[in-house]
Amino acid sequence: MAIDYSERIPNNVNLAGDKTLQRALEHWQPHFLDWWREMGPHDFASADVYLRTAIGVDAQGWAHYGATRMPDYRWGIFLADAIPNRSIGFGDFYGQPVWQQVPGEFRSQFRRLIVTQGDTEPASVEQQHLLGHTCPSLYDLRNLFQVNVEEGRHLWAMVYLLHAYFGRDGREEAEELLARHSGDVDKPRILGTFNEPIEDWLSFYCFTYFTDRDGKFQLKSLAESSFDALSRTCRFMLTEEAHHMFVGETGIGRVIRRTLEVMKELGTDNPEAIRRHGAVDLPLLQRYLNFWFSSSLDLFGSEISSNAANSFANGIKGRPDESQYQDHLALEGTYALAVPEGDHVKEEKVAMRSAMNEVTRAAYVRDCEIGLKRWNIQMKRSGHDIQLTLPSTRFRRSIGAWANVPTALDGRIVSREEYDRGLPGWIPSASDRAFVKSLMQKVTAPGKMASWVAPPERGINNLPVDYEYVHLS
Ligand code: BYC
Repeated sequence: MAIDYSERIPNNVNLAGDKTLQRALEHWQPHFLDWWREMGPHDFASADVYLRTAIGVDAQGWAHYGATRMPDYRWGIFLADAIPNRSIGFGDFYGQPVWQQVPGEFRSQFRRLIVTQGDTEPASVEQQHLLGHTCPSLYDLRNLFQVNVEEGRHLWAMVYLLHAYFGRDGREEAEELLARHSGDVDKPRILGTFNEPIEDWLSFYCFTYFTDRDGKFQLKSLAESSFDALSRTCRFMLTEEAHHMFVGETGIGRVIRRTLEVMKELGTDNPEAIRRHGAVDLPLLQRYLNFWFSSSLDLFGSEISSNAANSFANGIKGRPDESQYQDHLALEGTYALAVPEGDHVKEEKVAMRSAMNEVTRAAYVRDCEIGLKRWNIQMKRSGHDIQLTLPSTRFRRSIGAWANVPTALDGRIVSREEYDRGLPGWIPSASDRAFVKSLMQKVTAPGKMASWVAPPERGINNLPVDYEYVHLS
């Protein structure tokens, strides 16, 4: 179905055909806009931003570019087209037709997952509230705003499901999604990483590389769901998510390129010399990677999880790319996990369904490694032996079997004292953060870049890098 833009809420779900739902969502809309004004990008409301907006959900329609003021962005409800005769792809109901309504017995499980997914979207916008003030270029500023408006739309996607399928409870949850705030002492966001401040652009690039990638894997899992509307909305969200990860991967790649240029110019890899030259030394970047990777790993939940087992059994949440597996019931076989026992590590064999969070996390880790390989090749080509690495998945965990177990970066269990001594050198220290903050000077001349980041290889939508992506009035 085409997207109807003549409605107050653009949509391709025939909202006009359900007046009660339409009124309820039109009642929520001003609350969303108030939230956006207060918690969304600080300032820049009157700037014209070169944004893409979906005018259709197919390949031709989903990326339509033009200059828009952010408050005028047409947030709406877009579901990917239904797959005719789609059947349930995993779990106890394997092979049965997918559900057009939420079965009563699974209502609270579905609601919990949709609320958790929905909570992350506005959280990320809140985390990035002030970043526009220190943008390294107009190109980056535009990318930040593109990510922000799309996270806003992803919130709409979950709010639509809550309103359309969960009645009064759903409407209340939709209000709560605007009432919790990232980092709020009394009403924080649900998942840990979404309460971490993002006060500099190095954090933003790491967040879009690591945390948006969790989004990719969670959305892929939910796209497998037997609840068809959830599957369809997640499938469309995934098309937008790719750009967010692109911003992270190319952002970190550009930081590395600039650092390599400075190292060449100065003939040294001495961190102090590189910093004096206004660039990011690679050990500092490694500490940022350590921080955001370990934080994002927690977003997959516990390695052994009855929630995950139930979600799989009931067809609520599958594995990412479920079609790659032969066995969609996962009733047989086990998953071998390395878990701590005192100061030793032991292997535990877990029923496959109970290990679904770990299956997804392992796929995520493999995906994270791809960028690392590319950056390492980039450094090798410039004649440097330095390698960036991912820390062990046991490092600095707050959720699951390794929660609060002191380990070194390589996953070795160490004493609490050794951990406390080592940690300031493993993740960004206060002085690292202060230095990065000192680099964050706003650059807004078209085509110009801050000292610490190289220009991108190409602009957006085939436009030149020096295009005025944000017209600041
Ligand atoms: N922080 O059995 P457990 C994205 C809670 S990112 C705090 O271990 P389960 C995006 C858990 O909620 C993708 N609490 O795990 C990216 C549960 O609490 P309750 C977001 C946590 O339930 C960038 C308890 O621990 N989408 O889209 O199997 C920008 C025991 O749970 C954490 C989703 O997450 C944590 N890290 O799995 C914008 C998908 N981890 O219920 C957007 C929906 C666990 O007992 N969510 N807990 O009070 C889910 O599928 C699951 O809720 C989780 C956890 C994978 C998060």
